[in-house]
Amino acid sequence: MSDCLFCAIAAGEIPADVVAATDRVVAFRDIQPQAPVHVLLIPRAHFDDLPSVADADPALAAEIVALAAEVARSEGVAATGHRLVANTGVDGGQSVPHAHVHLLGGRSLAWPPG
Ligand code: DGP
Repeated sequence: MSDCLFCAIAAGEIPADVVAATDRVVAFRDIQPQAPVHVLLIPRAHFDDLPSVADADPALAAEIVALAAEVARSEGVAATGHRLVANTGVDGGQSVPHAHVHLLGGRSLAWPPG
């Protein structure tokens, strides 16, 4: 989609610190990290949010979670614990309208979130 920040990152048009990638999913470090490990996982194809991915292509949603598990291992937070978050829509606090999952770890994470 034109004018989509994460589409441009997925296409390599805007630089990002990519930590892992597959044919359909890219993982890169969040520019405003909220934890020692803060990685975003996005589909290369444009979807507005994660539920839209699950509706259209459940296997792709599973690929996003699978790559998150791989990154959790490579970042050293698989055993210590971590959190996957998919902010969705206005009340969910989604600021970038391209589906993404946050992988957060490396510190104790409070619950409930704000
Ligand atoms: P959300 O608020 O759930 O939509 O999360 C969007 C995240 O995207 C937010 O944590 C900051 C991150 N972000 C925004 N712009 C950029 C960027 O240009 N590069 C990177 N790496 N992350 C970005």
